[in-house]
Amino acid sequence: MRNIKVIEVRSEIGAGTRGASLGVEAIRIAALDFMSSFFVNFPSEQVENENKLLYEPVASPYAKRIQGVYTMYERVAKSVSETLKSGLFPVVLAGDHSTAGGTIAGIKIAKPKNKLGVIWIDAHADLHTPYTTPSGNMHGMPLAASLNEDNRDNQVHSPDAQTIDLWEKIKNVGKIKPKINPEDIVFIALRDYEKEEEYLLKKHNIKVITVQEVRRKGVEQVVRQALLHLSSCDDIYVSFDVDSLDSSISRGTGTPVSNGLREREAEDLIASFMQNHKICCFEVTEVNPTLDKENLMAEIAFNILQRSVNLLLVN
Ligand SMILES: [Mn+2]
Repeated sequence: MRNIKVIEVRSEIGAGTRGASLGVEAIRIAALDFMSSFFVNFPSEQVENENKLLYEPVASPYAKRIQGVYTMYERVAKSVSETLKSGLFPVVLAGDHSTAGGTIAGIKIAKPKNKLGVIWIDAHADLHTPYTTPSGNMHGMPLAASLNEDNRDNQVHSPDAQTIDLWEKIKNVGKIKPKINPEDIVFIALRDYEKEEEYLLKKHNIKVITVQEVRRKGVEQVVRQALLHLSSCDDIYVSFDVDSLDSSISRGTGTPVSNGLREREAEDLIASFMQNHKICCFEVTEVNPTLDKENLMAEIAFNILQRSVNLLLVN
């Protein structure tokens, strides 16, 4: 039996669309509507955010609000590492996906000698850097930061010195870099990425499990395949971006993409991973209720969250 702690990160400065910081509250509302005692039963902590930067002009076009994102990395890393050190399982409810780089840093700070595997359930690769980004939005960069990857082979921008300095600091949070190796990442439902990211996927031969594969082989088999791929890792972190779900149900997220997972597929995948003892942290991210019709995206996220946590508690 594992006791959990909920870490709430209401940050949206890494996204290009406004509203993801309300995702945490939307998930709490879903829990209330379902008359669930989830948020009563588990201790929770709220990480302070830097959303005030949204009212200021953007100084770094190739890594927007990078100063604030760096602050968030430090805060999230501290909260996640302290949670792990106190023997609790961190369940991170985040706004945009940029802060997941802070989650990874926190796990590495708590367990510096352990080899960390990452299961990234997402429509996107989040492998951009300030040198390659098409949007400047930092929720597209957390995996590159964790890999200590600049992707200068595909450089299209020349960021200013201050941006580069902060990017170097972000990659080095916890004074550990790289935090993960490309062979210790498994993407699930990846289907929307740019050629600069494709270069890294191919160069490092990064494991990708497509939606079609999930459907053809079944959840049980692809979970086994993912865990086998990460068999040399001591710990595994599962990062669930709700845009991994099909756009027909994931209206309430900033960057929906068609041909994604069905609700049941995502739920079965995550529930299955949660039964593995190497899983050390779970994150749900990118719920944006301002884009939704009613509160559907948050309700789906909460259902997945509740089933996953119930499994953690019995395992
Ligand atoms: Mn993402």
